[in-house]
Amino acid sequence: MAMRIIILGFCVFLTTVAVDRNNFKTCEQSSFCRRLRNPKQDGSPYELDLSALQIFDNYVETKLINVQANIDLKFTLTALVGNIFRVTVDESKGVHVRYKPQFALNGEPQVTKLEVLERNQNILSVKSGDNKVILTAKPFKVEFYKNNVLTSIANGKGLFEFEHYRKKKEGENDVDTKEDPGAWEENFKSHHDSKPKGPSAIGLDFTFPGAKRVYGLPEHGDKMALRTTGPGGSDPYRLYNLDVFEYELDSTMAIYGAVPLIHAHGPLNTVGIFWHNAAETWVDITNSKDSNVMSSLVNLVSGSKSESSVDVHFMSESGLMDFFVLMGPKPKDTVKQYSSLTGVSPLPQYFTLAYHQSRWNYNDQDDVTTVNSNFDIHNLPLDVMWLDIEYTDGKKYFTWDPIKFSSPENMINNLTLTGRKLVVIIDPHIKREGGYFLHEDALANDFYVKNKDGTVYEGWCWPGSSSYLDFYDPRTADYYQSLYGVDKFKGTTHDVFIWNDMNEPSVFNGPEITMPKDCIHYGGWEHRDVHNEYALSQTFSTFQGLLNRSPNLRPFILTRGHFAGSQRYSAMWTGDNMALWTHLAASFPMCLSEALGGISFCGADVGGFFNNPDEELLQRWYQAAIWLPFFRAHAHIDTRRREPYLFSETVIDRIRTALRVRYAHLPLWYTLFWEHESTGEPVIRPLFYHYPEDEEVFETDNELLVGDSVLVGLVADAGLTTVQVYLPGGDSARWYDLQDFKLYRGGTHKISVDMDKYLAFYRGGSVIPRKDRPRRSSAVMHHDPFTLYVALDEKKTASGTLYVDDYHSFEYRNAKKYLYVNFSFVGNKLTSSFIDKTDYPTEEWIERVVVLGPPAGIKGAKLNSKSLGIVALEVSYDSELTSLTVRKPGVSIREPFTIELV
Ligand code: NBV
Repeated sequence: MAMRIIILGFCVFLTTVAVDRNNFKTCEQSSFCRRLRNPKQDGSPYELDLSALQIFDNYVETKLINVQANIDLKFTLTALVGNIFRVTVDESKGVHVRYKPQFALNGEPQVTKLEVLERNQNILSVKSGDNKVILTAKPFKVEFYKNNVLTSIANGKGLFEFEHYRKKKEGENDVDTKEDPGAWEENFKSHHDSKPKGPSAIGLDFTFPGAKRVYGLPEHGDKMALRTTGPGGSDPYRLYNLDVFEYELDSTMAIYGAVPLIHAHGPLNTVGIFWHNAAETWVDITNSKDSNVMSSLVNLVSGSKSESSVDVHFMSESGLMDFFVLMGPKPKDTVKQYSSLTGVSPLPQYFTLAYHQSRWNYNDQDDVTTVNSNFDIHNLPLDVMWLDIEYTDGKKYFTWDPIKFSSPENMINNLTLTGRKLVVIIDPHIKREGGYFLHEDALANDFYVKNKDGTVYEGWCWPGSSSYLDFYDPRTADYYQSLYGVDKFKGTTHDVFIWNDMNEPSVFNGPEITMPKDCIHYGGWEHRDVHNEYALSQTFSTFQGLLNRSPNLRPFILTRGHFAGSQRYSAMWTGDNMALWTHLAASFPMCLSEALGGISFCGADVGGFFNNPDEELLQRWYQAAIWLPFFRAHAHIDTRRREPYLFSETVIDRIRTALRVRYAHLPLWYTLFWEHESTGEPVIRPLFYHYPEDEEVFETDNELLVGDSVLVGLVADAGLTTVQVYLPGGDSARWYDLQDFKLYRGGTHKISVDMDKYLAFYRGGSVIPRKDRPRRSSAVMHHDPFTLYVALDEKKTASGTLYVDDYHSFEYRNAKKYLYVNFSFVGNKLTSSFIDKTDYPTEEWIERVVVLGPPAGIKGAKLNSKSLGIVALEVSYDSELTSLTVRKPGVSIREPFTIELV
């Protein structure tokens, strides 16, 4: 909630503004959610028919019968490489074909061997590696075991539902039948959904014995550990990409993105479910730890210590039932298993990890040039300037305002001279204006999404009357890709990158501010089936467009709408947040949930999009945001200008320090993105990811880990003078404060936080590569030397990695032109060695080594490398003896070396 001053005539009103909930459905207002959430009283009609079982090398197939309706469904269970099972349920003789998402999976998953262990009329038990599955025919359920421990059960609560497509019978859906009144057509506010194919929802419950928390289901303005929802409590988590004006926090309401993935986690096991469905989906969560006081009392009296468990109930409006069970057994495993299905973010260009300056809008080309030079004047590093919708000619994308941006090439060249880049916004709605080439091409070639009667769909968005490109049509996709060419998008260069906004899609006059569900896409699919994938279909085309434009440059795209798999093409941000402490605090759990959902490249508008942050909030926001992968300041058109140089010297100094800390750590970020591309490990991680047995961290929302080496805490309230920080790992763990190298052991610490203090700690046991020379942009840091921070653990050892390449091209993939270096510190000796057999002719070298928690009595150091031989180096302790600096090793990182402390 925020206060807003509205001036009407001479009266000033102070009003509280927040999301207008009336624009968005609750579960009760959605017919299928109502239908599936309240299970049928007369029991589940579904049974497996194991007499129809067919066994293949990698999968089994049988009939799942709705005995009441006498309908056969096709059930399959497939074993996939990497400890994953896939289950599908489809109609055998459906009246219509069911939709399967087209963009989420990164190719067809690889299958592996499945062995039958036992089989009778009611049970089939199969195994794959150390994973076992037991199917029970009646009551129908599927149990998943890891190392003979039951970790998840599908349909344990009997909520399986599969509304097969059928012809509407005379009188069906009349008030006197049992059918939900919205089953065959539905109204919401002034909108009518004609549901030409009738009800087609699917639902299934999962129980996770032993789980304590469930994580995932981004995107919500909520905590990371999912809350118990349920009748009488909050609505289920809703996954339906929506443009929610002033979205609220602590809410299960849908916002811009939808990743139907959960990780159910307990100290012993972690299991994931990826619900591969692009239709509107609601998910109920029941966590036994939140169950009522009565049941706890019963347990207390009876002495029974019931095991914790979590139940999750997925409900989708249409589409195939297709889900993947990620067998874990640890969070690291479920995350990797998921990324093996939907892919990873490809290594981005170096500059994308640096600082981005945006606002809605920079007024004209001179404004851009002035902001750019002000960053230089104030020694503030900057890499990217952004242009929002006002740069266009009347909101016609791929054009420039002829007056305000009359010579974009000059403006761009001016930026790139200082090593900087430009990002421009391109939304998916197209202005319906005669003479606008894109609209005319789209009409002539039939590129738009249609109404149910086959006419072109028309909605209202920024340009006024608009139509929406149908990226599902390969011809539209091809055409759209070509628009990004520098020959087509006149005024742009290879240094211009793209921001795809409003792609939920946002339709101002549509139901729930989006497209009607009965609109039709290529292939005859209803919008209902594909909705959550629409943004992904756009970014897929944009990505191909940038690749075609600049084949040897890694594309950069920012998207607001997203779905499972979006990470392969774009970064995302948390949309229109507010200049409030609560929104600063929410940026950590929101991005952590995305990272667990495969989307590591996440950030939040620094300073808050709506309203004006005060100086304290703005500074704290910078100090925190340098630790999120995507780092961009952005603001609403009605806000006051807030480029960092506009503040007092003290504020500028603090923001400059924060920016420099970010720039110093770019080698770490870049290495982590490389490791993400090659292993699927997230770039930022919740604490439970590395400390899965430590229940203290299962609900930690105000701290995160960058890789496994930096722990960051939030200072997210006004006037705080101290903050409690929990450092995991127990008494033997060592953590070093990044600012003064003060040593902490694992545990809770109360830390003083004056305005210069930010909370970041290096984990003892890690080596962090940095570039500490302050520069105006990351481009001019490419050849700068490294400082290695060697943070020692209690055994006085440490290790870490460093990845370098040309920082922009695909040579690292095509020609193996990169270096991937391992650093290890054991027995007072730092050793560098190559992890991969590759080479890259870099000029980068080691300028300094700083050992944190150093051994006592060190007098000097000895460098040993092939080209330099043995060289004596100077060392010095700081006054507190908390660090030891080894001066000027001067060795290239292109050759292996050792540095011994003596
Ligand atoms: O294009 C204008 C804005 C943009 O600045 C913001 O970042 C997006 O999330 N856009 C939404 C449209 C309207 C916002 C009220």
